[in-house]
Amino acid sequence: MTIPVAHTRTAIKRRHALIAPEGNVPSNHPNWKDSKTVVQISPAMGAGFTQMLIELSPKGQGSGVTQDRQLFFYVVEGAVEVMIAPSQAKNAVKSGGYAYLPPFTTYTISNSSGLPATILVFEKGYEPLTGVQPPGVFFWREHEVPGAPFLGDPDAMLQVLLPERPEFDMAVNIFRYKPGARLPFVETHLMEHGLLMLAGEGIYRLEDDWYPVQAGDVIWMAPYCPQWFAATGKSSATYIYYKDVNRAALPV
Ligand code: UGY
Ligand code: MN
Repeated sequence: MTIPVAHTRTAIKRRHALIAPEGNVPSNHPNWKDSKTVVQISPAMGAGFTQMLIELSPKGQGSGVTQDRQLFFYVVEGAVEVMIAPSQAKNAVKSGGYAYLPPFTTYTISNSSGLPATILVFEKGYEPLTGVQPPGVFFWREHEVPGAPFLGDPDAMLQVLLPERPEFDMAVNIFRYKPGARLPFVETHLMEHGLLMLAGEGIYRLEDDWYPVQAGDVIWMAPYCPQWFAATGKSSATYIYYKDVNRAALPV
């Protein structure tokens, strides 16, 4: 069955969004050359952070200074090389690897695979905490991060990719659900999420809407957006997601 062209699974609401990749249109990003950038989630839709999927051609490269922002990226496919000034040391980051670049970091990220590479980027303004030094540059690999059963359920395994320390004001986690596994209750919380489905399929409840979702889909959940997920496919469902942390209820 073909879907009539005027239909889309994408739904952009005031407090949540589902973005299906078939409707993506890239936009030029001044920092990224020989690349295709899709800004999936941004302040333009009401979010407090930016989520981008960047496809680098074999010569693709991004460079810049994080300024008062911080940049996290995860290699979805291929491999990149990261140079941080002034050391000029080269760090190889392969598929499943990731990096955290704190504010005021000068960086160059280059495709090093000879093939197309895809990275997922989360970018957010850093919120300093009095008496706490901001984090340093951090590189690691997903397969070296132990998973833990989420609220005791071994069928819903959570990997926390960044150190759980007060200097970090953002978290990025990977959630892997066995077929039939689900979040144990409808979560409602202060923290915001940006999410990319990496594998499998399921049903996401966002506020009072229910969405069938699959690999490649993106979800934005504003603070206090009621949320629930169940993996409904025959294979595991996996998603990677952003969450603001460690700054709850700070006076402004
Ligand atoms: O970390 C979380 O809040 C996570 N349990 N939320 C989610 O998967 N939608
Ligand atoms: Mn949540």
